[in-house]
Amino acid sequence: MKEKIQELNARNERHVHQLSHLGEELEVKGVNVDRIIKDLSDFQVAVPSWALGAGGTRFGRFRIGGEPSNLEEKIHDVGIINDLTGTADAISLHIPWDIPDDPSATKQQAESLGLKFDAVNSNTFQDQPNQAHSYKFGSLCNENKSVRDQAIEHNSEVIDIGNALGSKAITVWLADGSSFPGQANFRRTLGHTADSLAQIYQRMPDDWSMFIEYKPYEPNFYHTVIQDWGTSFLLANETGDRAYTLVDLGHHLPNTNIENIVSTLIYQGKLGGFHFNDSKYGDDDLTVGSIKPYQLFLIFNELIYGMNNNVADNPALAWMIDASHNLKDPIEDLMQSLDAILVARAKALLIDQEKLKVAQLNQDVVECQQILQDAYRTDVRPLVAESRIKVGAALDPIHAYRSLEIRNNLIAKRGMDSSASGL
Ligand SMILES: [Mn+2]
Repeated sequence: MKEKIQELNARNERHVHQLSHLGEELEVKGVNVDRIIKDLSDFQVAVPSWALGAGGTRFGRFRIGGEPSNLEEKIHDVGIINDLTGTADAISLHIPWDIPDDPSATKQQAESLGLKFDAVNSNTFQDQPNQAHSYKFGSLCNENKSVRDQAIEHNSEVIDIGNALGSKAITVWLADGSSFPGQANFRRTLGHTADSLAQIYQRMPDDWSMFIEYKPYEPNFYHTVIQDWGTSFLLANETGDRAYTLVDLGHHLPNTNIENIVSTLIYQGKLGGFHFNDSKYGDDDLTVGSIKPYQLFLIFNELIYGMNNNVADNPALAWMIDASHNLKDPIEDLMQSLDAILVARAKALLIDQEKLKVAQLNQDVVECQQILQDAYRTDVRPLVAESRIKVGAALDPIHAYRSLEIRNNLIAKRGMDSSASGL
């Protein structure tokens, strides 16, 4: 495939022209173009194992054909995405949807494709066959100690599997909460959750981190135990030095200022990871950048500023896509998301931070907005394309994927009716 990508990249006079034109414009402004291209080439985002199959809603699921039906095929598909984009060198596994039968063989397969394993995800929001206790009324928060112990044990197994694959972090997202006033005692459920997380933390190897995700509502519709970044931050602080908050873009109420949350968490050294997606109404899990690209740009501005002014030693962030697709080919959709992430990052890298600081200190509101929007309105696509070409990936990944008829080849190999594990 790499040779075919090179052949497609070779016909690129238009790109060369666009890049040199943009490069000249940016150099006049004092931008180091090579540094931005290098930053974009280096930037990597993990693909979740559950995103390679057809997504669904609670109303239905439509087949796409050639879906990966096991972990090996899912890893193969991430390899395709990484070959085409050069931006997806890691997989985030969901347990128990994707338990490797032979972790060392799975690790080897991934390595042969240039992939590694990012944070592993536990699942206590569903009951599994032959499970002793139900999570219907919560897992780590449950009033019944046997249920909590079972959920702690599950997280511990997830850590063991991740450890065998070379992962260094576990992401905990809990559906725990209640749907009716009076159903649950807020303080007891929060207390149980804190206690359970502390026990899971004890089971982690010393070089592991824990990411605590939050979400305001759904599947519970009255109260969620970890409803917001403040609760996650409180639990991360109580749990330990290597426990951090994870921000999922879709896990906020409408109009929440997510860039402000990002800034505060890095200021405190407690931002661990990031789940990219986009949404119009709730946790819609739409393609990154498809609805609110300006918000994504503002978030990247805070991420870049925060990590360049890292007073609290915030660790390098775990970047992951957390989206699902019920209309698009998932591989194409993931490549659109990766592209949107790089575009937002490239634009944020164009912001002249020194000039912005001066404008802020002069309280020149108009100038501040000019600086941000000048960066945002720059068409950075030639930089993003160049960052891919530099690492042997495709100038235009979607075009390459379609030209090489990759989906048809997958359908020929796997059939129309193959189905991925997951929800
Ligand atoms: Mn998430």
